[in-house]
Amino acid sequence: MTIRKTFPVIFAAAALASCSSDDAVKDDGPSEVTFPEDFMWGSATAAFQVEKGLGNTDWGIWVKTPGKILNGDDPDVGGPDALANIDADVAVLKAANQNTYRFSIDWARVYPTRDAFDSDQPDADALAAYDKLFAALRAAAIRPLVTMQHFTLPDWLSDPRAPEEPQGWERPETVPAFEKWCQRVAARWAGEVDWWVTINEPLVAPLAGYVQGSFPPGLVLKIDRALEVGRQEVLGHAKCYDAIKAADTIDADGDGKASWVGIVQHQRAVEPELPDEPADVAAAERVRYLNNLWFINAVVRGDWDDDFDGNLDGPKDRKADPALANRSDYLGINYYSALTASARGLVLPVIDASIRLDRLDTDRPKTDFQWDIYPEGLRVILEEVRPYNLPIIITENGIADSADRNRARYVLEHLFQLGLAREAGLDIRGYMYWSLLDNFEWAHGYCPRFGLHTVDRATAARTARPSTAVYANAAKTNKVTRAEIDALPPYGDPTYCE
Ligand code: GCO
Repeated sequence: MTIRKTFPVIFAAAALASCSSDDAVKDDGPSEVTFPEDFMWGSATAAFQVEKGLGNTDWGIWVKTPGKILNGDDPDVGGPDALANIDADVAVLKAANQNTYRFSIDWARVYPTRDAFDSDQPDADALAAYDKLFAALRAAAIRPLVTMQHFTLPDWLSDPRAPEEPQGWERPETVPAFEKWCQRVAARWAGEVDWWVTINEPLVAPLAGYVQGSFPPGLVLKIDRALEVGRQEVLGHAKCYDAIKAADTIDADGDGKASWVGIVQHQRAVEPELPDEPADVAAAERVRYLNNLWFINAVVRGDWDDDFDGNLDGPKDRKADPALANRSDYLGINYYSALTASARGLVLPVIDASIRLDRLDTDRPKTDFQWDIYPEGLRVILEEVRPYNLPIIITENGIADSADRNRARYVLEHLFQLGLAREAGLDIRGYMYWSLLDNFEWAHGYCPRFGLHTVDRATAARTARPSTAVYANAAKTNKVTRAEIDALPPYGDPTYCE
């Protein structure tokens, strides 16, 4: 079985879920949902997935390793080449009525070597390219939402050729270096950016990289090392938060606040594989806590659950640590689907559960990536974070759908659930579709097509898929109606791409 995306699975008993999935979704509800005038409508990308020339990152090394990427796809060949196509991307954002663009600035592009970083000699071409992107966005009145680290690290911090040695976040120099990186980026572009993300999906990379083996450094079942990466990312996030707050004191968009700094989490609606099996129900509670709540507890409440056991009784656990608490001005939520947890199968040590992310044994429709289409699950995971009482941005939601058969319905149904969540009192500020463009989907190369726009593999020309007009209309009208959804064809079979 191929696991499409791995993921945080650490453990303990759930504390927060205030609302069962049934409560959240039973809602005959209104005939339409509306969004405020200043709602952030956008779409998202990440540097490594859309730029080229990042061979000096851990991922750049990884993709050249035979057998690691589906079909041997290469991010330097046939991709969107975003930094050479800035005007085209800004034009398609604008044409789709987007007022926000989420993207990442790549650390290794700006500082290609350790020496360049230590002596603070940023690469002039890199700065010019990102400057150009900011200028184009500003001219189009599109607000940037900038991620400091989206999975990749410079090869001078993380080298998958030496996986037995500590890499990336495991190395003691990484957290202080990341703090500096955040400080410098925030200082340079303070006048352009108010909305910042520190780390994208901090628990996905260690689980994919140290448990499943599909991300660098490519290790399997090294649970202790994965957990240490997660801990270090909490520390890195908190340092980055403080660095941005100190460096970005310019209110670029005039909303009265110079910076909004948040974490982006990958949340899944976690379900027991067998709902009548108490051991599976317990497994699902552990996975829900570890994946959906553990990191947020640390950076919002300062609750450091060092041993991942769901309580704060351990010798290294800390409650309300002031060095960690209140370090997320909003929660960035990536939501795609459900997962099932079980007490049988490949039960991971420490996690004490097995998990399944794709090909779930449910009757829900599936995407090209074999993930369940489950719009109501968005409300389930949003209700889980209600107790943190923070503004929320959906920083990613999207579908692999090369035929564009299901995307319009997928987007509108998720937006409808988001509207219901707003009406139920959650402070939802924005929605970013993943992705603006077809791009390099990590271990799966170019196979899954998440884009609102196709990208010609030879010319890099962008073309809007038909569903883009449907999303653009929601952004223009600040509204989604049930009638529009009902007028769309029902979900059709996916086109699996492998
Ligand atoms: C992630 C990332 C994106 C992915 C997207 C689809 O969530 O893994 O932020 O890089 O491409 O989620 O899997």
